[in-house]
Amino acid sequence: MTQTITTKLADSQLKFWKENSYVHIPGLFKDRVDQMSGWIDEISTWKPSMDQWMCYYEMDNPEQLSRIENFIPYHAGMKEIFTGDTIVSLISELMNEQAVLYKERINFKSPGGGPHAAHQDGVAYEQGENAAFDPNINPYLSILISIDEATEENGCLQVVPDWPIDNLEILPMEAPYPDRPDYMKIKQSLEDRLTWKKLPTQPGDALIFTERLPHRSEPNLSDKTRRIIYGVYNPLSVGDKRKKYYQDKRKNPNDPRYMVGNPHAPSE
Ligand SMILES: O=C(O)CCC(=O)C(=O)O
Repeated sequence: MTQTITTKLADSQLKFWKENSYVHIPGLFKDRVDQMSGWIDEISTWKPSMDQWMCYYEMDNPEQLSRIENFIPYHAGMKEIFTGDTIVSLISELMNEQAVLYKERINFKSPGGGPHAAHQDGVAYEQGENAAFDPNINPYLSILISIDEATEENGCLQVVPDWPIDNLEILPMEAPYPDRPDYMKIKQSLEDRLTWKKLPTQPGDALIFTERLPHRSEPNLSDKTRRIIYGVYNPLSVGDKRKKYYQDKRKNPNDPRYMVGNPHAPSE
């Protein structure tokens, strides 16, 4: 029997959320993180696949698994985590409307690997072609759950603080490597002018952030893999977007849209 955790955010957390576009919820899944860790070990032994769950490999090391997506249709426990009341009610509270799961992934940041260049997630979702985020659509929200400890050394998430939730800017991007024109990130000159805050997390901690928040992470300089899981939720008022997202992605997993800040080796 699984246990539902009901969390109501304090007024101070809601205020912080509106002013920063992210909130840290320490220990949200501390009672379940060992179980989830075992499930991830299990999922990481599944055969390489792009037509069921979807496996991606490090850009500079195509043998090294970097990410698995779309695994909840094949794993009841993980499905319950990502679609259960604990997360969905929390995300819906922050979204101000009913939220629905858009997609999920496990990021395996292996030693030496896994940097994520500065980006805003929304550029890879529905609003990537816009000049700015649409003020009439509540932002898609991500929840990060730390399975392992995420530290400065192993490349924890970094965000731009004081980024209010109603900031609609889509920051200019560039392709930093001439031989990888499909791989885009926030312009270096702009990234260098922004302030970045490192957000270390303990196993079981959660961080929720909007698709508008610029973020990045550095490579893992430790000798152990650092695992984090992410769920992304969209407002139900725009429809249930999951099926179309994965259909499109399967047609062309190498589309530049899926490389924003997040390069991977070419997928078949
Ligand atoms: O897991 C990380 O280090 C950062 C991940 C990230 O930025 C992303 O997947 O969009």
